[in-house]
Amino acid sequence: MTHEKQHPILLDYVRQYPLPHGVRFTYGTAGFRSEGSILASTVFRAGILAALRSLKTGSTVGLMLTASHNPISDNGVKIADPDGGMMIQQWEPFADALVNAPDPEHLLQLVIQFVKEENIPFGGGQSANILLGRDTRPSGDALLEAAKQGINSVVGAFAIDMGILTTPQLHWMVRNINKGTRSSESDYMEQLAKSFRCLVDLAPDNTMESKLVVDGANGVGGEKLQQLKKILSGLDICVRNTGKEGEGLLNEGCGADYVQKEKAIPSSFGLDDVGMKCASLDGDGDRLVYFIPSASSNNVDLVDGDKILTLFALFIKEQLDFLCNEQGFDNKEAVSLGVVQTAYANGASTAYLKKLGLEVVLAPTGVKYLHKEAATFDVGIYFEANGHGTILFSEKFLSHLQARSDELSSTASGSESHKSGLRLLEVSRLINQAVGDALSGLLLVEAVLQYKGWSIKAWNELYQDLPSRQLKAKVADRNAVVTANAETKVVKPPGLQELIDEETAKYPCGRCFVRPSGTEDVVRVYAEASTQEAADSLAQSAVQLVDRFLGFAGSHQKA
Ligand code: NG1
Ligand code: ZN
Repeated sequence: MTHEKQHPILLDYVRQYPLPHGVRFTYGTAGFRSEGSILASTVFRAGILAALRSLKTGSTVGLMLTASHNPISDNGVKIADPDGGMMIQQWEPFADALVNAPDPEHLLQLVIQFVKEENIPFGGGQSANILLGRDTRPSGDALLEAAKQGINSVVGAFAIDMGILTTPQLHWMVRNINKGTRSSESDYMEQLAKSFRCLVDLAPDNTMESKLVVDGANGVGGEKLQQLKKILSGLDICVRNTGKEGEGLLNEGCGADYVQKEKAIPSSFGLDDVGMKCASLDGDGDRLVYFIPSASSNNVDLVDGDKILTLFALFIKEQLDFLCNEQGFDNKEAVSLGVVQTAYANGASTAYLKKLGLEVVLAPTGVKYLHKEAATFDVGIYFEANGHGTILFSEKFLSHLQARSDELSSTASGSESHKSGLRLLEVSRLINQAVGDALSGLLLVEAVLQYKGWSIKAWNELYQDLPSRQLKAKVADRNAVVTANAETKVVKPPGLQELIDEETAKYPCGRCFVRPSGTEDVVRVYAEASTQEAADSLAQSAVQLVDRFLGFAGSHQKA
């Protein structure tokens, strides 16, 4: 039997989506990303990939179209696994091979071979369900059609269009559908609003600055926050850059990435906002940073992902202490609390967390790595400095917590330990268990600030960031840089790390590392030191070393 006969629909569809010339796509830190105009074949093939993943797992999976904080002309595609996390990494090489297969025949061969190797029930009457989500990018409509066609080309696969969503909303839906719990968008909104309300009700009666001004990056996050606002009580939120006509372009001069990297106020913010508590989301609503516009020039005091992590860690640790210090919590010793960061975490944050007695684990860049590490704890908190992260609770710990809270509600109702148990349970319902989520993160920040009675200024002063600098080096082949130890050491090309170390040693509190980006064709350079001038100079020297070893291939830019 020919391949064509085995999979009659597949080939017909594939031919409608020819591969663009001279481009190679890789499933990087966050799926496939590129100019939106050349992504149709990639997205079509990602549809096939998602269908195979659903067939293999016998569960619903997700396919999200987004390029997060990238410019509006870019787009991308990534797959959410049945538990709501990122697609398992073992499938990434197949994903790469599939989207780069030079012609339909090769593609079919690949699929047949993979189906056999992975024992995927294909063509035997099994069905596959794929939830589709997209952000607000104009190329999203056409790419959605490509994804649907890819899914339809697989026998028994069904695409369910969930409309325009934040990335974490789609992941949340996939997770809930597979758990058999409520999974619609209004369920999501209601869950967030309800848990936030409960947390605020469980907080001491503190007066605090409740006004919050949010930069929505002119993307989907701002739009959804407006929606959420309608059912939220106890918060005074003003959303700017919601993406409405005339408000500006997606991620242009605004959004969490811009605010974090440039340390500049986003568009539509001005003198009236000086000193205010402000927050910024990224283009697909999975990153969150806070900031205080400062009186001088265009600058902000940045309250980044490391500080959000620190705030959450302080709160969770305090609640666990209340709970565990109470006699009768049988699992006292067994509760493990860990925090996960990347090498981009500011050294001052890591030092602060360690001083609190917390276990700090370093993972490579990309939430798929951090998530995996965090899941090894009863309570694992992970954040990238750029504001992407969440808190994971193990099922085992949650059932202990539930049992303990039930018990306390009859023996010590209203006690601090009872309230702590209830607070932790609400945090697990509020904060997205699938992926980092700017909306639920924002509500948890607000609930914790309210609990502590802290202003953003008080929160920001927990520790002072060490000055840092990020640069990008354009090189001929970024993959010539190979790293180890959670990307803190270069192992290839040989000799480069030694010279970086030599340079770093010249600076007090110096720290520096280089790594190939997973989303852009650059090598990223990060440096930290005791003064801004020193951090800048260390980063510059590292860029020059990268150039020397890898060959300069264009102008270098700020991160
Ligand atoms: P790369 O391009 O691999 O550095 C960037 C961010 C990651 C992550 C991904 C996905 C930095 C330094 N890197 O990855 O943290 O957010 O994009 O969006 O911010
Ligand atoms: Zn994002």
